[in-house]
Amino acid sequence: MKNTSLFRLAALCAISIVALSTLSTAAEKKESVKVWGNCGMCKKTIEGALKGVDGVTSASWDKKSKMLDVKYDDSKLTMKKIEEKVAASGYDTQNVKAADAAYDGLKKCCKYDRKKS
Ligand SMILES: [Cu+2]
Repeated sequence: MKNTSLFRLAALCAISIVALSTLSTAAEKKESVKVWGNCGMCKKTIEGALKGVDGVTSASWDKKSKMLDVKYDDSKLTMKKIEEKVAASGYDTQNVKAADAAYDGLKKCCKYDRKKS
């Protein structure tokens, strides 16, 4: 009887220690940034630009609101870096403008109206 409750207590301690350590190491941040684009293909390209990027856990762009929701580990990369990755695929973001060559490479339907610079 006594042994089992002691074992339970030890197990509980072990579980809370594991839970605490994962909490402190995974510094996940959630941020939203505006990304210009038109359609479902834009969505694929924008989200695809962040797929497999180390530190980015999720990326979701909404074509109506033009907002990109990103979850990332801010010990691995910054929001600026994330925006640069998106811009490299041809899409202007709130803070980073895509290179003209990357924009020109987009499919016709994806050529969104750029703000005049
Ligand atoms: Cu498109």
